[in-house]
Amino acid sequence: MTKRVFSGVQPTGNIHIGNYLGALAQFVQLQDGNECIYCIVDMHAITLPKNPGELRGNILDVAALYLAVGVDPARSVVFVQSEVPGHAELAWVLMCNAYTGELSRMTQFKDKSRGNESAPAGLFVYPILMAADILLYDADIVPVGNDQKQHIELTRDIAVRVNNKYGPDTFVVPEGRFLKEGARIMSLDDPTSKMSKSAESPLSRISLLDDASVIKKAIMRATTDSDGEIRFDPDRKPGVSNLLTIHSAFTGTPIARTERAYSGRGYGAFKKDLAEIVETSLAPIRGTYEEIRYSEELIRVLKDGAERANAIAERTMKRVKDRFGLGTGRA
Ligand code: AQP
Repeated sequence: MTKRVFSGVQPTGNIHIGNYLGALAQFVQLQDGNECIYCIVDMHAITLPKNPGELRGNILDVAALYLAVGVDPARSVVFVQSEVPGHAELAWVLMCNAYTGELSRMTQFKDKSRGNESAPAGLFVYPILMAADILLYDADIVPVGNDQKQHIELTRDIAVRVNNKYGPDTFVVPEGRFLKEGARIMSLDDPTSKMSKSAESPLSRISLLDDASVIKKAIMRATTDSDGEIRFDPDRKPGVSNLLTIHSAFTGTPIARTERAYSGRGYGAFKKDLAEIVETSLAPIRGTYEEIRYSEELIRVLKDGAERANAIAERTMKRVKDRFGLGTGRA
């Protein structure tokens, strides 16, 4: 049976290989045999202040990258979140069915608000907007990075809670689809935190649009350790383990085989080969991106996507309003 797939990426800066391996690569694979809906989640991006001009540019960057990595708008719906009002509407309904206790346990909120006595309320309720994004489309499968596991669990909890109260088929209870365990891509210069678009240091990540020299520099300077042994051990050797994970994700080679291949050869040779592998994998994406980023075709794809997404969202909102007794039921 055809499953419905939903996921999104925030337009918060340069999309990096963590976003690609954790999410975008799966978006492309899941197009075979499923009905896919991929969103640029711009309302999530304003949980922390953004420059308006930059945000608009970032939205089109992410859309162009979706298409450049292989998301096919003839098969998948591609649209911008703020162009479908149902996301904000459903988020409010869900907020009334979630608890401050469960939200305050979200590690991403703790990370992003650390050091501040008070944080924007949007940052706190962000996981509920994410739940609304997913439940609005009756998604069965949500391909995301391992860092989103907790948010998917919350989405499932809210869906089950509402179904128990308002009828078992109010929401489809979605499943997360994650890369295999341990495949969270970590920062290159601080391998104990995840690779992130908003980290200050550009050497912490490889962006999909980086050229060969930037990729090489970031990998050659990646933090490792002093024992010189290429071995996967995330607790004791987080830097080397992260590079092995990246190698395996790009080549499909099991980590154990790579450990054997580089045994006794030191970090330099491994890093040099890895830089070449990453560059060869990203070059075609960069080429296609350049062709479509400033095209009218991109705007047309997003407009058409918003229409198709709105049609589904309106049906869900009608069902939700009927179940909750909102409105007159005659609009
Ligand atoms: N380091 C990562 N490893 C694997 N997957 C990752 N993802 C993000 N970082 C990694 C996955 O990429 C998708 C899009 O992420 P997002 O933009 O919605 O939000 P994020 O997780 O907050 O991403 P960033 O890069 O860390 O952005 P900023 O710095 O803006 O917060 C998601 O599926 C995510 O799991």
